[in-house]
This record gives sequence, C-alpha cells and structure tokens, in this order.
Amino acid sequence: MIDSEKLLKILKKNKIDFFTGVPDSVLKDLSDKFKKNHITVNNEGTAVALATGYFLSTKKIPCIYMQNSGLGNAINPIISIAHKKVYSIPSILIIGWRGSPRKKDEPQHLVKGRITKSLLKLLGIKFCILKKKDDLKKFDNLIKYCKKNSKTVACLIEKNQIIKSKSLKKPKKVNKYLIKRYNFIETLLEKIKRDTKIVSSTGFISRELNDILETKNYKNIKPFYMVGGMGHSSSVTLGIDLNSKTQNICLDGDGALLMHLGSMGITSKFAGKKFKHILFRNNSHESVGNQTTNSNHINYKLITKGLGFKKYYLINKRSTCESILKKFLNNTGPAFLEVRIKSGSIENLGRPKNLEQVKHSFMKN
Ligand SMILES: Cc1ncc(C[n+]2csc(CCOP(=O)(O)OP(=O)(O)O)c2C)c(N)n1
Repeated sequence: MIDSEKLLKILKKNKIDFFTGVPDSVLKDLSDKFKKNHITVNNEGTAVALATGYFLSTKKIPCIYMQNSGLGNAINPIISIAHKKVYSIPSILIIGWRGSPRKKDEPQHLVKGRITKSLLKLLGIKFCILKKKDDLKKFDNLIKYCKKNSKTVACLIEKNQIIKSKSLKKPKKVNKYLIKRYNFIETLLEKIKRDTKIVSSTGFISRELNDILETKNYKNIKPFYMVGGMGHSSSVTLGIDLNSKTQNICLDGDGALLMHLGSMGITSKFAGKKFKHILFRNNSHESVGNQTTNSNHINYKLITKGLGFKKYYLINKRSTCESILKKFLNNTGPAFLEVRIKSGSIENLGRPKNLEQVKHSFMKN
C-alpha cells in the first residue's frame, strides 16, 4: 500500500508544487491533499495544456493526475506538444490504473487497463508502478530523470492501493429545496412515453437509471448506458436522434458535459424536435468522490443559448419539478433542461451488467 503523505513528500522534496488533473476515485485520497496551486480541470488534455503553460512560465515541473481512461484525451497534447521531439515539456503523470490485470474491474476499464503500460511505452514515457513503500524510491528516481531529460514520466497506481485517510474536506452545505438525482429520474420515468430512448452518462447517472429501471420493472423504455466514453453521451444521443421517430433523452453530468462542451453546438444544429438534453448540475464529479468541477460560476442558460439551443428550462427546487418537467417534455426540442441537484445516492447501488444485452435490447424495434 502507498501512503499518500509519503508520496507528497517526494513531490515536495523535488519542488513539485503545481497540480492539475481530472479526478479519479483511485487517486482521491491523494488529490484531496493537493492544496495550493491545484486546479481541477474537466478534460485530461486540458490538464496537459495547463501544465505546459505552467512550465513555460515558471521552468518548474508540473504534476498531472488522471484515471487511465483519460489518457485518450491527454494523448494529443502529450504527443504533439509535450513530446521530446516537439517541445520537450517535462511533467509527472500520476495515473489511476483501472482495469489492471491484477484487479477485478468493470468491463469499460478492462481493455484500457490491459493496454495502459503498452500505451505509455509507445508514447516513450518511462513509468513505475506504485504498490508498496519501496516503489516510492523508483518514483523519486523517475522524477530526477524527468528533470534531467526534460521528459514526461509517469507512475501507475491500482485500485485500493492508496491508504485511505479520513476525509479532510468540510461537508458541503446541503440545499434542502433541491431534488436528488435518483428521485428526479424516478419522476422522469413516470412521465415519459414508453418507447422513449435514454442515453445516460458515466458514473452514478447510469447506475441509478439502471437501478430504477430494474427495480420498477419498466419494460419498454430503452436505456443505453455510457459506462465509458465520458462526455460523449449527448453526441451518441444525437446519432440516435438523426434516424429516429421516438423521443430521445440524454442524461448528463456537469463534469461530463464540460469535458466535451463544444459538441453541444453540433447537437443544437442537427438534433430534431424530439431531442432532449438533461443536465444534472451538482458542480462536482460525484461518482469519483465529489471533487469540484470548478463550475459554480458557469451560467448554463447563456451557454445553451450561445451554443444554439433555442429552449432552456431550469429546475432549481423540488416543488416546481413536476410542472417544469412536463413543459420540457411536452414542448418541442431540441431542448435543454438544467436540474440543480443535491448530492447523494442510494446504498448498495448496482451497476449496469451484460452490456451486450443492453445493446441488443436498445437496437430491437
Ligand atoms: C475520460 C475519463 N476521465 C475520467 C473518468 C473518471 N470518471 C468517471 S465518472 C466521473 C465523474 C463524472 O462527473 P459528472 O459528469 O459531473 O457526474 P456525477 O458523477 O456528478 O454524477 C469521472 C471523472 C472517466 N470515466 N473517463
């Protein structure tokens, strides 16, 4: 097991004091301790870019953290800007290694988990695996190599490998007038036509939708769970909508929506009257430990308008939920609904299983 305090000490000793990344549950106990000079971003490529700028202006080495699923987003700036053969920008990558061959994990993590080491090798990134105390020495040596050669280096950390520490964060104030995501989805399913198609985003959103559909035994509503491909749910919904007569609803999280925000401009242009985009706004990456999405200041009404959606609805208290939801569902789309939610899910929340079957049922006429 790895003690996050010891890892932090090594970073500090090497004068690494700027941190940026997209949160991951595997790294939560570490990233919660990055205090000063820490910017949580919404796309791993953004983290690499921010770190690059930080190096250019300070000559100091930045630390970037992410789940290995985010390596895909990060590869472009890593290979075409930071790489030794381009600008040779040094950085330390701390990567949560989901789907590592040693650990049991969900289907969406298995392939990426198996190829993570090969990907790093292909990218020419030297790395070590942090499992036990002694591995920290290897990490220290890698940082020295990074400094000397002005190259990116990485460490991989598997699930449950960081010693859990007590939460240091003060609990957030809860707005009791807000609705919970679970209760909203229950209400939504009661109100929609039986042949509606729903594409749900990564994490709790898909898990809760799956739980409600299973426990209430809804037969005809067709879900497509985006267990991976974070940030792409609305584009998948658009692809469905282009050739569909049914109502098509995308259930999105704010972390996911911000990851690929630009796609909303394409959706608003090409989606039809039955396209409905619902955003659960909690200003956090709740599914991986409630880390901030740094988006308190964002105005989704203006964004939606600016990106070409003509219709925007807002639910910001439980008491108006049913009436606004009714208008949103009955009026023509493409339309966007922002639902401000309070965090919290149910206990023992399951996960969508048998994804091949999910696909077959979704595609059946
Ligand atoms: C490309 C990528 N980066 C990071 C993750 C890890 N991850 C899974 S769910 C999640 C948080 C999603 O946040 P949000 O969309 O706001 O939904 P919430 O968890 O708040 O319901 C993250 C960061 C991922 N699956 N894929």
